[in-house]
Amino acid sequence: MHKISLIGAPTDIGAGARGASMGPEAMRVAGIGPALQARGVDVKDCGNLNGPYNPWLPPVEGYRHLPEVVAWNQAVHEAVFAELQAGRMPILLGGDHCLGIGSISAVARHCKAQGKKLRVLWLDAHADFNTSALTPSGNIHGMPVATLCGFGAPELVSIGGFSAQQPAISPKWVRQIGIRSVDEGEKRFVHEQELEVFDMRYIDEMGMRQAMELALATLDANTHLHVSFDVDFLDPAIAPGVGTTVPGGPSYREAQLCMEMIADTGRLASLDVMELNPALDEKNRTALLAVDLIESLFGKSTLMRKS
Ligand code: B3U
Ligand code: MN
Ligand code: MN
Repeated sequence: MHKISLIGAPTDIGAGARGASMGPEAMRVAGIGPALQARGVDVKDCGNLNGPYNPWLPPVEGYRHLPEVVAWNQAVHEAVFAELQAGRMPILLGGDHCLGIGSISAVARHCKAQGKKLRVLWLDAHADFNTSALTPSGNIHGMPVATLCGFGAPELVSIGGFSAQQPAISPKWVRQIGIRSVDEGEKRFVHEQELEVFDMRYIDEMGMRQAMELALATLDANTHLHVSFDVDFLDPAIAPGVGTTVPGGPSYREAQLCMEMIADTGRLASLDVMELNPALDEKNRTALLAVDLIESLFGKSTLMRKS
């Protein structure tokens, strides 16, 4: 039986729009706790982390709110690491996607200590592979993947005892799904670092099934699978409650299949649910959809499946 820990990180410190700070509560109001309990898992809600308020300032040397982003990510790192060490599966309720730095660095530190391999599935409309030199906005929610790979502010790269020479993760461990908005410089960097990206063009041509088969290939019993789910992955027609909507995302059915195929691996060991923005939502429907998809991620299916 899974033991799950919900960790709320109520901040929009790395985002370009205000409101993701209300994400954790919207997920609770949408019933994430009871929905997981109904899947037969033991759910502990750790409540919300604390951190600095959002001063809403312009970027400094390519970063907006860097000291505040560092403080929030340190808090996330410690909380996620503690739950992993206690043998529980952390679900980080964001909060904007800059917090993926704290969460995934904690997962990487845990895997290193346990001698486990790590695979990161990045479900997102965006590659989040900007650096301070490449970013058009300075918003650090556009930088977590690059930062985790060692290309970022030293204060962030070093969280969890990592460094630019020995970063938390390698680009080889990452699979990105649903990507459809990548900045010009970021695009070059994605190619240079050979990130494996299943963009919307790929999904249109080959289907979600083929994308997920490849993204989940070569997982073994010793692999820790981390899913970082940016809710803007979903098509805005079904998920309007995010800060940066990009048209042409996965449909309800494609998203369900994606989650079900992850569930079938039996390897899911940690999860981020990021960028939900209740200020832009309609009657919490995006949070309700996220809960619905997370149920599939934890094995809910229409019929009994042959194992
Ligand atoms: N790539 C843009 C926009 C963006 C990235 N992630 C989100 N938006 N959510 C940037 O600002 O880096
Ligand atoms: Mn993102
Ligand atoms: Mn995104």
